[in-house]
Amino acid sequence: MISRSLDSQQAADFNRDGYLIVRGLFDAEEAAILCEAARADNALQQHAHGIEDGEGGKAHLALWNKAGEDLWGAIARCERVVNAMEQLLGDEVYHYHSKMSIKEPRTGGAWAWHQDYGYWYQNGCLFADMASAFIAVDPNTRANGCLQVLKGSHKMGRIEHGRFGEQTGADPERVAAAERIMELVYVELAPGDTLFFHSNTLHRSDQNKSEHPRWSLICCYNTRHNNPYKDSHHPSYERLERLPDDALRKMGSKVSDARTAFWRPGEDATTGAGKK
Ligand SMILES: O=C(O)CCC(=O)C(=O)O
Repeated sequence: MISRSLDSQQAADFNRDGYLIVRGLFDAEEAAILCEAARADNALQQHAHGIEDGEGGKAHLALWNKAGEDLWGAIARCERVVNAMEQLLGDEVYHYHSKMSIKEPRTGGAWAWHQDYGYWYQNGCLFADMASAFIAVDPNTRANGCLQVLKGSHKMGRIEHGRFGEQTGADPERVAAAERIMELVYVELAPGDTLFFHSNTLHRSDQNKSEHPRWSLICCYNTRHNNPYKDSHHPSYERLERLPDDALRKMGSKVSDARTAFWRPGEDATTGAGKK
């Protein structure tokens, strides 16, 4: 039996729009723990890779597959997130990977329009039954390059993706047509607010030209029935050991587990982020 933590209206909104914003999913105290830990976690800084946006900015990403015994694992495995994911995707989910998306003040790079399934398709996932929880560590505002989504774009199915600058992006012709008929939503979030979004939802973000950092933790999930038919740099189905919601507070400032294996873009055949 799958778990649930959202009401039926929230689930209906996600199905219609391809995304759902849950304000205060993590309360102010939890959000403060999250922010403090993010800044204190040297491993994140050390393993964050810079991704040129082709417009003079650089987005940074630290990524890991295993939701371990640290604060980041406690968030990715906590009931309120995992139960919501199961409800939205209609099946048991497992942790596909997590990442800290970092945009430094003034220099933080933009992300081109893409669907996550545009990458994940290449990893042997037959269905787009995958989604992410995007958790604001800092205030995410228009000024510091918050995420933007095209409302309802998950219903377009998978769009062709190709190389534009150093990033993989969705076919610009199709994106332009979609932009003419779908609402562009700037996902402004306070720390602890969480955006759940479908893997076919088109999203992008602007450079951070502000004086404020924009860090966001993104936890990504796949469904059990969508176990990839081939190996890739992200895992196959592995039972997710979920944790109670208070695990975050208990874990406190326990930052990246020393055993965390971080992403090395050169080994990533699908985003091509390691290649020039
Ligand atoms: O953090 C952002 O603005 C976008 C990140 C993103 O789309 C990704 O990591 O796939």
